[in-house]
Amino acid sequence: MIGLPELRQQIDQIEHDLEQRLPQLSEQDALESFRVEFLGRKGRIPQLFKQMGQVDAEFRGEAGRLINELKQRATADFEERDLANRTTLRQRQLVSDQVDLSLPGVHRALGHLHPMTIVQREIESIFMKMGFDVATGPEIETEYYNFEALNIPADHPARADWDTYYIGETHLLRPHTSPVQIRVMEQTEPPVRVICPGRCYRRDTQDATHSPVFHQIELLWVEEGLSLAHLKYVLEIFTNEFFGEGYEMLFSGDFFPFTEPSVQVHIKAPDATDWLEIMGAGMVHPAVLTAVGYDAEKYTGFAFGLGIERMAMLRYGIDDIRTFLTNDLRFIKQFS
Ligand code: FA5
Repeated sequence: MIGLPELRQQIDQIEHDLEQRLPQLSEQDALESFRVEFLGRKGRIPQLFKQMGQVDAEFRGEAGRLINELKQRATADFEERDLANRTTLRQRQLVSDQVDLSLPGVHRALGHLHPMTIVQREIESIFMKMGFDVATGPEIETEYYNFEALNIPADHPARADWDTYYIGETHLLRPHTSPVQIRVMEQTEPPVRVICPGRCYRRDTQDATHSPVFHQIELLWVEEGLSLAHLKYVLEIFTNEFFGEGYEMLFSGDFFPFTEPSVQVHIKAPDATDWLEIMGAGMVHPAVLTAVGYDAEKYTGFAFGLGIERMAMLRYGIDDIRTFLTNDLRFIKQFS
Protein backbone atom coordinates (compact mmCIF):
# COMPACT_ATOMS: atom_id res chain seq x y z
CA MET A 1 0.00 0.00 0.00
CA ILE A 2 1.16 3.51 -0.83
CA GLY A 3 0.10 6.31 1.43
CA LEU A 4 -0.86 9.79 0.30
CA PRO A 5 2.25 11.46 1.87
CA GLU A 6 4.49 9.08 -0.01
CA LEU A 7 2.72 9.88 -3.27
CA ARG A 8 2.95 13.61 -2.56
CA GLN A 9 6.65 13.21 -2.01
CA GLN A 10 7.02 11.59 -5.41
CA ILE A 11 4.94 14.33 -7.04
CA ASP A 12 7.07 17.01 -5.34
CA GLN A 13 10.20 15.31 -6.56
CA ILE A 14 8.93 15.25 -10.14
CA GLU A 15 7.84 18.89 -9.91
CA HIS A 16 11.20 19.84 -8.53
CA ASP A 17 12.97 18.05 -11.40
CA LEU A 18 10.69 19.72 -13.93
CA GLU A 19 11.44 23.17 -12.54
CA GLN A 20 15.15 22.54 -12.42
CA ARG A 21 15.67 21.02 -15.83
CA LEU A 22 13.08 22.43 -18.16
CA PRO A 23 14.48 25.98 -18.39
CA GLN A 24 17.83 24.59 -19.50
CA LEU A 25 16.48 22.57 -22.42
CA SER A 26 17.03 24.91 -25.33
CA GLU A 27 17.78 22.12 -27.83
CA GLN A 28 14.76 20.39 -29.34
CA ASP A 29 16.37 16.93 -29.17
CA ALA A 30 16.99 17.24 -25.46
CA LEU A 31 13.49 18.55 -24.94
CA GLU A 32 12.04 15.53 -26.72
CA SER A 33 14.04 13.11 -24.53
CA PHE A 34 12.79 15.02 -21.56
CA ARG A 35 9.17 14.66 -22.75
CA VAL A 36 9.63 10.94 -23.17
CA GLU A 37 11.16 10.67 -19.68
CA PHE A 38 8.28 12.48 -17.97
CA LEU A 39 5.22 12.18 -20.19
CA GLY A 40 6.01 9.26 -22.54
CA ARG A 41 4.03 6.02 -22.28
CA LYS A 42 6.47 4.61 -19.73
CA GLY A 43 7.41 8.06 -18.37
CA ARG A 44 7.53 9.05 -14.73
CA ILE A 45 4.07 10.65 -14.62
CA PRO A 46 2.20 7.78 -16.34
CA GLN A 47 4.04 5.47 -13.90
CA LEU A 48 2.37 7.35 -11.04
CA PHE A 49 -1.03 6.53 -12.51
CA LYS A 50 -0.04 2.88 -12.54
CA GLN A 51 0.56 3.04 -8.77
CA MET A 52 -3.03 4.14 -8.16
CA GLY A 53 -4.10 0.56 -7.56
CA GLN A 54 -1.81 0.46 -4.54
CA VAL A 55 -3.18 3.66 -2.98
CA ASP A 56 -5.66 3.34 -0.16
CA ALA A 57 -9.18 3.38 -1.61
CA GLU A 58 -10.05 6.23 0.74
CA PHE A 59 -7.40 8.53 -0.81
CA ARG A 60 -7.56 7.32 -4.36
CA GLY A 61 -9.74 10.21 -5.57
CA GLU A 62 -7.39 12.77 -4.05
CA ALA A 63 -4.35 10.92 -5.44
CA GLY A 64 -5.86 10.88 -8.96
CA ARG A 65 -6.54 14.60 -8.78
CA LEU A 66 -2.99 15.37 -7.67
CA ILE A 67 -1.42 13.29 -10.42
CA ASN A 68 -3.73 14.77 -13.05
CA GLU A 69 -2.80 18.28 -11.98
CA LEU A 70 0.83 17.35 -12.19
CA LYS A 71 0.34 15.96 -15.65
CA GLN A 72 -1.46 19.09 -16.85
CA ARG A 73 1.22 21.36 -15.45
CA ALA A 74 4.00 19.28 -16.91
CA THR A 75 2.30 19.22 -20.31
CA ALA A 76 1.69 22.97 -20.27
CA ASP A 77 5.28 23.69 -19.17
CA PHE A 78 6.62 21.39 -21.85
CA GLU A 79 4.52 23.04 -24.57
CA GLU A 80 5.55 26.49 -23.46
CA ARG A 81 9.21 25.49 -23.61
CA ASP A 82 8.71 23.85 -26.99
CA LEU A 83 7.13 26.99 -28.43
CA ALA A 84 9.90 29.18 -27.00
CA ASN A 85 12.56 26.92 -28.53
CA ARG A 86 10.88 26.95 -31.92
CA THR A 87 10.52 30.72 -31.90
CA THR A 88 14.22 31.16 -31.08
CA LEU A 89 15.18 28.68 -33.80
CA ARG A 90 13.07 30.47 -36.41
CA GLN A 91 14.53 33.81 -35.43
CA ARG A 92 18.05 32.43 -35.76
CA GLN A 93 17.14 31.04 -39.19
CA LEU A 94 15.72 34.34 -40.33
CA VAL A 95 18.93 36.06 -39.36
CA SER A 96 21.15 33.49 -41.06
CA ASP A 97 18.97 33.39 -44.21
CA GLN A 98 18.98 37.11 -44.61
CA VAL A 99 19.88 38.15 -48.14
CA ASP A 100 21.99 41.18 -48.81
CA LEU A 101 20.13 42.72 -51.72
CA SER A 102 22.90 45.21 -52.31
CA LEU A 103 25.39 42.47 -53.31
CA PRO A 104 26.11 42.22 -57.08
CA GLY A 105 24.35 39.30 -58.85
CA VAL A 106 26.10 36.12 -60.02
CA HIS A 107 26.75 36.25 -63.74
CA ARG A 108 25.98 32.94 -65.42
CA ALA A 109 27.54 32.58 -68.83
CA LEU A 110 24.93 31.47 -71.35
CA GLY A 111 26.03 29.05 -74.06
CA HIS A 112 25.10 29.40 -77.70
CA LEU A 113 25.33 27.41 -80.89
CA HIS A 114 28.65 26.81 -82.64
CA PRO A 115 28.83 28.47 -86.08
CA MET A 116 29.00 25.01 -87.67
CA THR A 117 25.71 24.03 -86.04
CA ILE A 118 24.10 27.30 -87.08
CA VAL A 119 25.13 26.75 -90.70
CA GLN A 120 24.19 23.07 -90.75
CA ARG A 121 20.72 23.80 -89.39
CA GLU A 122 20.22 26.62 -91.84
CA ILE A 123 21.17 24.42 -94.81
CA GLU A 124 18.88 21.67 -93.54
CA SER A 125 16.01 24.09 -93.14
CA ILE A 126 16.37 25.45 -96.70
CA PHE A 127 16.20 21.94 -98.16
CA MET A 128 13.43 20.86 -95.85
CA LYS A 129 11.38 23.78 -97.13
CA MET A 130 11.99 22.42 -100.64
CA GLY A 131 10.51 19.08 -99.54
CA PHE A 132 13.63 17.07 -98.64
CA ASP A 133 13.67 14.71 -95.66
CA VAL A 134 16.70 14.38 -93.38
CA ALA A 135 18.39 10.98 -93.02
CA THR A 136 21.54 9.88 -91.23
CA GLY A 137 23.87 6.89 -91.45
CA PRO A 138 26.76 5.38 -89.49
CA GLU A 139 30.15 7.08 -89.30
CA ILE A 140 31.82 3.65 -89.14
CA GLU A 141 30.87 2.22 -92.50
CA THR A 142 31.46 -0.99 -94.41
CA GLU A 143 33.53 -1.07 -97.59
CA TYR A 144 30.37 -2.18 -99.39
CA TYR A 145 28.33 0.97 -98.72
CA ASN A 146 31.29 3.28 -98.98
CA PHE A 147 32.74 1.87 -102.21
CA GLU A 148 31.17 -1.16 -103.94
CA ALA A 149 27.58 0.07 -103.86
CA LEU A 150 28.84 3.41 -105.19
CA ASN A 151 30.25 1.71 -108.26
CA ILE A 152 33.83 1.66 -106.92
CA PRO A 153 34.88 -2.02 -106.93
CA ALA A 154 37.98 -3.23 -105.10
CA ASP A 155 41.17 -2.29 -106.96
CA HIS A 156 39.39 0.61 -108.67
CA PRO A 157 41.90 3.49 -108.71
CA ALA A 158 39.19 5.92 -107.55
CA ARG A 159 39.42 4.40 -104.07
CA ALA A 160 42.63 6.34 -103.70
CA ASP A 161 40.67 9.61 -104.07
CA TRP A 162 39.38 9.06 -100.60
CA ASP A 163 42.34 8.65 -98.28
CA THR A 164 40.50 6.55 -95.81
CA TYR A 165 41.01 5.59 -92.18
CA TYR A 166 40.37 1.84 -91.99
CA ILE A 167 39.13 0.07 -88.89
CA GLY A 168 40.06 -3.55 -89.43
CA GLU A 169 39.70 -5.29 -92.80
CA THR A 170 36.19 -4.37 -93.83
CA HIS A 171 35.17 -1.28 -91.86
CA LEU A 172 36.30 2.29 -92.18
CA LEU A 173 35.55 5.80 -90.97
CA ARG A 174 33.43 7.09 -93.83
CA PRO A 175 35.29 9.68 -95.92
CA HIS A 176 32.03 11.08 -97.34
CA THR A 177 28.28 10.95 -96.75
CA SER A 178 27.52 9.20 -100.07
CA PRO A 179 27.06 5.74 -98.45
CA VAL A 180 23.93 7.16 -96.78
CA GLN A 181 22.42 7.57 -100.28
CA ILE A 182 22.64 3.82 -100.75
CA ARG A 183 21.18 3.04 -97.34
CA VAL A 184 18.24 5.36 -98.05
CA MET A 185 17.58 3.94 -101.55
CA GLU A 186 17.68 0.39 -100.20
CA GLN A 187 14.87 1.32 -97.82
CA THR A 188 12.75 3.54 -100.07
CA GLU A 189 10.97 3.35 -103.39
CA PRO A 190 11.34 6.35 -105.72
CA PRO A 191 10.63 9.21 -105.68
CA VAL A 192 13.36 9.89 -103.11
CA ARG A 193 14.19 13.37 -101.92
CA VAL A 194 16.58 13.36 -99.01
CA ILE A 195 19.52 15.16 -97.41
CA CYS A 196 22.03 13.40 -95.17
CA PRO A 197 24.21 15.56 -92.91
CA GLY A 198 27.13 14.05 -91.03
CA ARG A 199 30.76 13.91 -90.02
CA CYS A 200 33.40 12.55 -92.40
CA TYR A 201 37.02 11.51 -91.94
CA ARG A 202 39.94 11.63 -94.38
CA ARG A 203 43.68 11.26 -94.14
CA ASP A 204 43.97 14.71 -95.68
CA THR A 205 46.87 16.88 -94.60
CA GLN A 206 45.48 19.70 -92.58
CA ASP A 207 45.65 23.12 -94.21
CA ALA A 208 43.48 26.22 -94.48
CA THR A 209 40.73 24.42 -96.40
CA HIS A 210 41.21 20.76 -95.34
CA SER A 211 40.62 19.05 -92.05
CA PRO A 212 40.91 15.31 -91.26
CA VAL A 213 37.46 15.55 -89.68
CA PHE A 214 34.85 17.64 -91.43
CA HIS A 215 31.14 17.68 -92.22
CA GLN A 216 29.19 17.11 -95.39
CA ILE A 217 25.57 17.29 -96.39
CA GLU A 218 24.63 14.76 -99.02
CA LEU A 219 21.61 15.45 -101.18
CA LEU A 220 19.80 12.89 -103.31
CA TRP A 221 16.80 13.32 -105.56
CA VAL A 222 15.60 10.36 -107.64
CA GLU A 223 12.45 10.57 -109.72
CA GLU A 224 11.28 10.19 -113.30
CA GLY A 225 12.53 12.83 -115.72
CA LEU A 226 15.26 14.56 -113.70
CA SER A 227 18.23 16.09 -115.55
CA LEU A 228 21.33 18.13 -114.81
CA ALA A 229 19.21 21.23 -115.37
CA HIS A 230 17.19 20.33 -112.25
CA LEU A 231 20.38 19.98 -110.25
CA LYS A 232 21.52 23.39 -111.38
CA TYR A 233 18.11 24.87 -110.62
CA VAL A 234 18.06 23.44 -107.06
CA LEU A 235 21.57 24.71 -106.45
CA GLU A 236 20.76 28.19 -107.67
CA ILE A 237 17.75 28.43 -105.39
CA PHE A 238 19.82 27.11 -102.51
CA THR A 239 22.84 29.41 -102.96
CA ASN A 240 20.61 32.46 -103.41
CA GLU A 241 18.75 31.65 -100.24
CA PHE A 242 21.85 30.78 -98.21
CA PHE A 243 24.25 33.50 -99.36
CA GLY A 244 21.99 36.18 -100.78
CA GLU A 245 23.05 38.61 -103.48
CA GLY A 246 26.51 38.92 -104.95
CA TYR A 247 27.84 35.37 -104.62
CA GLU A 248 28.81 33.66 -107.85
CA MET A 249 28.57 29.96 -108.66
CA LEU A 250 30.81 28.07 -111.09
CA PHE A 251 30.45 24.50 -112.42
CA SER A 252 33.52 22.59 -113.59
CA GLY A 253 33.83 19.02 -114.87
CA ASP A 254 34.87 16.29 -112.44
CA PHE A 255 34.83 12.53 -112.07
CA PHE A 256 33.04 10.39 -109.52
CA PRO A 257 32.37 6.70 -110.24
CA PHE A 258 28.86 7.04 -108.81
CA THR A 259 27.74 9.99 -110.97
CA GLU A 260 27.73 10.57 -114.70
CA PRO A 261 28.24 13.31 -115.66
CA SER A 262 30.00 14.66 -112.58
CA VAL A 263 30.69 18.26 -111.67
CA GLN A 264 32.34 20.32 -109.03
CA VAL A 265 30.70 23.45 -107.75
CA HIS A 266 32.67 26.50 -106.66
CA ILE A 267 31.46 29.68 -105.01
CA LYS A 268 33.05 33.12 -104.92
CA ALA A 269 32.14 35.65 -102.24
CA PRO A 270 31.44 39.23 -103.44
CA ASP A 271 34.82 40.67 -102.44
CA ALA A 272 36.89 37.51 -102.87
CA THR A 273 39.37 36.88 -105.65
CA ASP A 274 39.44 33.07 -105.32
CA TRP A 275 36.77 30.47 -105.89
CA LEU A 276 36.17 27.95 -103.13
CA GLU A 277 35.14 24.40 -104.04
CA ILE A 278 32.08 23.57 -101.98
CA MET A 279 30.74 20.33 -103.42
CA GLY A 280 31.00 17.40 -105.76
CA ALA A 281 27.81 16.58 -107.65
CA GLY A 282 26.33 14.80 -110.65
CA MET A 283 23.62 12.62 -112.10
CA VAL A 284 23.44 9.32 -110.20
CA HIS A 285 25.15 6.60 -112.24
CA PRO A 286 22.65 4.03 -113.62
CA ALA A 287 24.81 1.23 -112.15
CA VAL A 288 24.19 2.67 -108.67
CA LEU A 289 20.43 2.83 -109.25
CA THR A 290 20.36 -0.71 -110.61
CA ALA A 291 22.39 -2.05 -107.66
CA VAL A 292 19.72 -0.85 -105.20
CA GLY A 293 16.98 -2.40 -107.34
CA TYR A 294 15.70 0.76 -109.07
CA ASP A 295 14.67 0.70 -112.73
CA ALA A 296 17.45 2.83 -114.25
CA GLU A 297 15.51 3.08 -117.54
CA LYS A 298 12.65 4.75 -115.75
CA TYR A 299 14.29 6.80 -113.04
CA THR A 300 17.08 9.33 -113.06
CA GLY A 301 18.47 11.29 -110.16
CA PHE A 302 21.08 13.70 -109.03
CA ALA A 303 23.19 13.94 -105.90
CA PHE A 304 25.77 16.12 -104.31
CA GLY A 305 28.07 16.17 -101.30
CA LEU A 306 28.50 19.63 -99.82
CA GLY A 307 31.28 20.63 -97.37
CA ILE A 308 29.62 22.39 -94.43
CA GLU A 309 32.86 23.96 -93.13
CA ARG A 310 33.45 25.51 -96.52
CA MET A 311 29.93 26.97 -96.50
CA ALA A 312 30.50 28.45 -93.05
CA MET A 313 33.85 29.88 -94.19
CA LEU A 314 32.18 31.62 -97.11
CA ARG A 315 29.27 32.83 -95.05
CA TYR A 316 31.36 34.32 -92.24
CA GLY A 317 34.51 35.25 -94.18
CA ILE A 318 36.68 32.76 -92.26
CA ASP A 319 39.88 32.00 -94.14
CA ASP A 320 41.14 29.01 -92.14
CA ILE A 321 39.10 25.85 -91.49
CA ARG A 322 41.18 25.07 -88.38
CA THR A 323 39.53 27.97 -86.55
CA PHE A 324 36.37 25.86 -86.15
CA LEU A 325 38.24 23.30 -84.08
CA THR A 326 39.84 25.73 -81.64
CA ASN A 327 38.28 26.38 -78.29
CA ASP A 328 39.07 30.05 -78.56
CA LEU A 329 36.08 31.76 -76.96
CA ARG A 330 36.93 35.06 -78.68
CA PHE A 331 36.22 33.31 -82.00
CA ILE A 332 33.16 31.37 -80.92
CA LYS A 333 31.51 34.29 -79.12
CA GLN A 334 31.23 36.25 -82.36
CA PHE A 335 28.43 33.95 -83.49
CA SER A 336 26.10 34.25 -80.49
C1 FA5 B 1 32.71 13.68 -102.35
O1 FA5 B 1 32.99 13.45 -101.18
C2 FA5 B 1 31.53 13.08 -103.00
N1 FA5 B 1 30.98 12.07 -102.20
C3 FA5 B 1 30.53 14.16 -103.33
C4 FA5 B 1 29.45 13.71 -104.23
C5 FA5 B 1 28.26 13.29 -103.70
C6 FA5 B 1 29.62 13.70 -105.61
C7 FA5 B 1 27.23 12.87 -104.52
C8 FA5 B 1 28.62 13.30 -106.43
C9 FA5 B 1 27.41 12.89 -105.90
P1 FA5 B 1 34.59 15.46 -102.63
O2 FA5 B 1 35.68 14.59 -102.24
O3 FA5 B 1 34.84 16.47 -103.70
O4 FA5 B 1 33.30 14.62 -103.04
O5 FA5 B 1 34.09 16.26 -101.33
C10 FA5 B 1 32.94 17.06 -101.36
C11 FA5 B 1 33.14 18.33 -100.54
O6 FA5 B 1 33.52 17.99 -99.21
C12 FA5 B 1 34.28 19.20 -101.03
O7 FA5 B 1 33.86 20.04 -102.08
C13 FA5 B 1 34.59 20.00 -99.79
O8 FA5 B 1 33.68 21.05 -99.63
C14 FA5 B 1 34.37 18.99 -98.71
N2 FA5 B 1 35.62 18.36 -98.27
C15 FA5 B 1 36.25 17.31 -98.81
N3 FA5 B 1 37.38 17.01 -98.13
C16 FA5 B 1 37.45 17.90 -97.12
C17 FA5 B 1 38.37 18.13 -96.04
N4 FA5 B 1 39.42 17.36 -95.84
N5 FA5 B 1 38.13 19.16 -95.19
C18 FA5 B 1 37.03 19.94 -95.36
N6 FA5 B 1 36.13 19.78 -96.34
C19 FA5 B 1 36.32 18.78 -97.21
